[in-house]
Amino acid sequence: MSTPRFLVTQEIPEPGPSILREAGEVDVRQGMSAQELAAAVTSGDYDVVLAQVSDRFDAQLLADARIRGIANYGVGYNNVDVPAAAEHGIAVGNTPDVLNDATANVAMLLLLGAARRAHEGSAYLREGRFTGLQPNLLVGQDVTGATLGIAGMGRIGKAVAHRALGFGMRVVFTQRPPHDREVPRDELGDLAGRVTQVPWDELVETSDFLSLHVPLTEETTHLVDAEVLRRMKSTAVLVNTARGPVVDEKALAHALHEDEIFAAGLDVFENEPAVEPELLELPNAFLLPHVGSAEVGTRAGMAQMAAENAVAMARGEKPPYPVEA
Ligand code: 8YV
Repeated sequence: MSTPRFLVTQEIPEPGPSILREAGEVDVRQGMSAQELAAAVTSGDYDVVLAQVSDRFDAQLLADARIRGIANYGVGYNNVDVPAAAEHGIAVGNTPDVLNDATANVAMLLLLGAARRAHEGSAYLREGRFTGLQPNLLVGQDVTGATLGIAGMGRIGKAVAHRALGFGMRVVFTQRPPHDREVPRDELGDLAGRVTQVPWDELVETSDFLSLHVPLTEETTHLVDAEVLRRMKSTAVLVNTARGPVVDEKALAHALHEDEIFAAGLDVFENEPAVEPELLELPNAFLLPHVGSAEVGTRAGMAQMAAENAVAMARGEKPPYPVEA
């Protein structure tokens, strides 16, 4: 077997690079355009791409690609047309579970920050506007005793539920669309009896906080649109650590501007890295630059899993963390 050649589209932490270098030749090409990525993938110069979830592999590119596999550095894989990859014999892998806690931590950070106006308070202080205690200064929404609605009770949704229960919240949830699959108690593990499955309409209308944990699919695109935002409580907070297009960002900016909801905490955006300009101006939008998994240990774990996937694919073996078509 010839020496495997790996294309890495963004630098990743150790032990990723060491695992790849041990197995073959590594080419890190930071900041490639979509055209440059397509040229590299179709060149025949690489066996496997260790990709970011922002690198697009559509059916057209996969038809022309001369690679054995795509090892995504992330759990989401909406950037890859997985059935098309399978059709062309290209394996796909991801990094599940290792980032559940880190992502749930950021969901709670956004939830608390947006509810308690943390970013507004920080700016206020830094601008030298703090002149002393005021009973009406930056009063936010109650968290303890409030209802958190979780859309998508998967691995990350469950990690968020545990945290929210710790904050004394009531937790209700729906599954990803079509929403009506009843989740059996044994799938809920130790959350059984502590969280309640409700219809989507009820989740939207009764939640004080709505946190999104669904994968991006055709069915979840604009799951939260203008109509949903209108039906939410005017005191509600929306949290998105899933994928930007799950929310209609223009409609959200409008809803925040018109105080149709209280606030939003967002880690992901519809057209990343672009952000709807109006959102950037709104004090009730608490925004982070897609850092859900950005904890040292989590990122190292993701690097290890992605690199192990890449090495197995280059050898023509099934990756240890496969995405099934
Ligand atoms: C990114 C993510 O992969 O795992 C996912 O699906 O969206 C993130 O964890 C991460 O930001 C890599 O740069």
